[in-house]
Amino acid sequence: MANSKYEYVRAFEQPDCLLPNTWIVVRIDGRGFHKLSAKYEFGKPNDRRALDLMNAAAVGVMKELPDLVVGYGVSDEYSFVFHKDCVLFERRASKLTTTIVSTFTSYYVHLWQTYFPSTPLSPPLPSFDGRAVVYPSVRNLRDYMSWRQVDCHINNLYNTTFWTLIQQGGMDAKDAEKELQGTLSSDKNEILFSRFGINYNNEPEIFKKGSVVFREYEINPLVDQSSASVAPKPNPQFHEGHTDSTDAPQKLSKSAAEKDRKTKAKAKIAVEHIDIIKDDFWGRRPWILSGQP
Ligand code: DGT
Ligand code: MG
Ligand code: MG
Ligand code: MG
Ligand code: MG
Repeated sequence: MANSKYEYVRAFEQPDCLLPNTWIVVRIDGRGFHKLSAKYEFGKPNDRRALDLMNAAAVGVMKELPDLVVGYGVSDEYSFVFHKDCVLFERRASKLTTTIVSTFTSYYVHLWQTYFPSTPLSPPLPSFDGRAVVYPSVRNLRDYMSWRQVDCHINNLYNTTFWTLIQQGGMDAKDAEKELQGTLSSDKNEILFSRFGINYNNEPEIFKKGSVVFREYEINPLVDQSSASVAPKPNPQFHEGHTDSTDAPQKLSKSAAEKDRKTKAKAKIAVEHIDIIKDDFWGRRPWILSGQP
C-alpha cells in the first residue's frame, strides 16, 4: 500500500490480542429474543424448532472454524471454545468475536426457513451480540462450561414448573411466580409430579441439558477418565523441540498440520444433549481438550 499523509490514522487502531496459551470462549447471545420469541410464537418454555435452529447454526460455525474444539448452547446463547494453542487472527478478540457472531447469524437467518417453514422472517431480523473471555486452565474452562449447563438446568426447571402452573394449572403469571417464590429444586419437582403427574426426569434431554457440539471421531470407552479429562496427553505428531516441561504453545510440523486440517474438515459435527459437568464426556473424547484428532 502506498504511503499517504493519511496513513498516520492507522496508529489509532489498538491491539486487542488475547492472552496466549489460554482457552478462548466466545459467547454469543440473541438480541431481544424475549420479543422475537413472542413475535414468532415460540413454544413456551421451550421451542424445539428454535433450539434445533440454534444448533444447526452452531454446526455451521464449527464447520467454518476448525480451530473451535467444542460449543455449548442453551436458550438464545451459544459458547464456542478455541483451543488454548489457537493462533487464528493472532488471537485478536474483535476479529474472533465478530467472525463467530456474523457466521452464526448468517446461518441462523439462512436456515430459518428450514425450521420455521410457515413463518417467514421480517425485520427487525435476528441478531446476536458476542464477547470473548479467556480461561487459563482446563479446570477453569470446564467450570465455565459447567456454569452454563447448571444455569440451563436451573432455568429449565423453573420455566417448566412456571409454565405448567399456567398452562395446566390455569394460573396467571403473577400467581405462578408467587407460588414458586423461595422454592427449592425438590419443591418444583414435587409440584410437577404431585399436581400434574409430570416426572421432570422424563423431560427431553435437550431442554434439561442444553446442547454440546463437537467433532466426532471414534469414541474411546476405555480411557482413564481422571487423567485424560484434566491433562490432555501430548501428541506424538508434535515437532521435536516441543517438550512437556514448557508451557509453550504446541506447534505441529507442516505435514502434521495439513493432516490435522483434513481430518478436522472431514469430521462429522455431533450435537448431543448430555452431561458435560462430570469427567465422562471429556474422558471419552480426549481430542476435544488435546485439540488433536
Ligand atoms: P438481550 O439478550 O439482553 O438482548 O435480551 P433477551 O430478550 O434476548 O433476553 P435473554 O437473552 O436474557 O433471554 C432469552 C430470551 O429468549 C428469554 O426471554 C426467553 C427467550 N427464549 C429463548 N429460547 C426460547 C424458547 O425456546 N421458547 C420461548 N418461548 N422463549 C425462548
Ligand atoms: Mg444479551
Ligand atoms: Mg438474549
Ligand atoms: Mg440469553
Ligand atoms: Mg478485509
